[in-house]
Amino acid sequence: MTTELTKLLGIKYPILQGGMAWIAEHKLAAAVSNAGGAGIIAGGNAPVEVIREEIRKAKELTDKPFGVNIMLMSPNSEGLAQLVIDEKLAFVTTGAGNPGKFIEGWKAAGVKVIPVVPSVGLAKRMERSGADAVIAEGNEAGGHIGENTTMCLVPQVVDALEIPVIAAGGIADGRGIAACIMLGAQGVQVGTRFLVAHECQIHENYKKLVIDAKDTDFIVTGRFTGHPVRGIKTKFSRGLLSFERDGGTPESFEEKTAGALKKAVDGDIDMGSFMAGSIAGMIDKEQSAKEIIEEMFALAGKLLQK
Ligand code: TUI
Repeated sequence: MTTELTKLLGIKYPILQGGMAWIAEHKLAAAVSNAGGAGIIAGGNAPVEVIREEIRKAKELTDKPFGVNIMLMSPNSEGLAQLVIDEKLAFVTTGAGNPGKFIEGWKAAGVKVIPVVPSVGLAKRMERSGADAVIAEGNEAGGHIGENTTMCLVPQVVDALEIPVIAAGGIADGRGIAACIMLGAQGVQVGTRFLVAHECQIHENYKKLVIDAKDTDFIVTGRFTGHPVRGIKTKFSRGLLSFERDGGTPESFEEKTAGALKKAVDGDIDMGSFMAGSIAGMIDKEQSAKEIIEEMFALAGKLLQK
């Protein structure tokens, strides 16, 4: 399937793997790239040297293009922005903020720039600043989310921009890909389905929660902090919601949730924040990254031909 995204990155399938903090490391990124998509190593809050090592390990596993995601709320975002240049990465994606101040440097170094945008306004600003494409992410996504849905946001961003738009949030099979292509997207970003990839190194407890989740098993916590997060309903996340409703302060909320994603990745059912998108209700088995990608595009191809 050739689109503006496959041409931009020189990849076979128009799919980016989500840049999931603490989760998206070199094995998953290399597996996705080797399968013909674009793998991503998540910077998250990790020290720059840890991510440099991840990049080097990924380079040993694949000669295909892969990228790094920079979470802009991270204190290490400046260092990671430079690392992407030093390591001559094919592309960078960003989340949780406006990467405007870094774009010129990345472009000068030949790094393709693909920010996540939750709104038409930020999408337009990114295009004016020189972004090569944007990821329009609806709030069906897991983790930190914006206010609009994929179905509503993607066509509006497509109408407003000349550069390619990649759809994200709520896509986990070929139907989702075909629908997003119909909305005008040139590709998709998929996070939640890759949580259950064999190459994804999260604890089995996390994978089991994703596989067992049904359509109503998701909640959004932390709206009052300005950083809402979607994850799987557990005793811990229900407790966070009660804490918000019962008048807890944003500061003490932040304290309670600090480090909770890492705990989830390590399998801590009681204290972990199991971030996932609401499409997890549809995910029912572990597969390799290659199987996931080939299955998704076989169905998308059939549907788009109809
Ligand atoms: O960034 C994500 N997803 C994430 S980051 C993360 S780590 C975290 N942990 C706890 C609390 C908060 C974060 C877990 N999941 N997705 C991309 C994304 N970016 N979603 C929404 C946005 C976004 C929001 C506002 C992008 C830009 C933006 O700009 C505001 C502005 O400055 O104009």
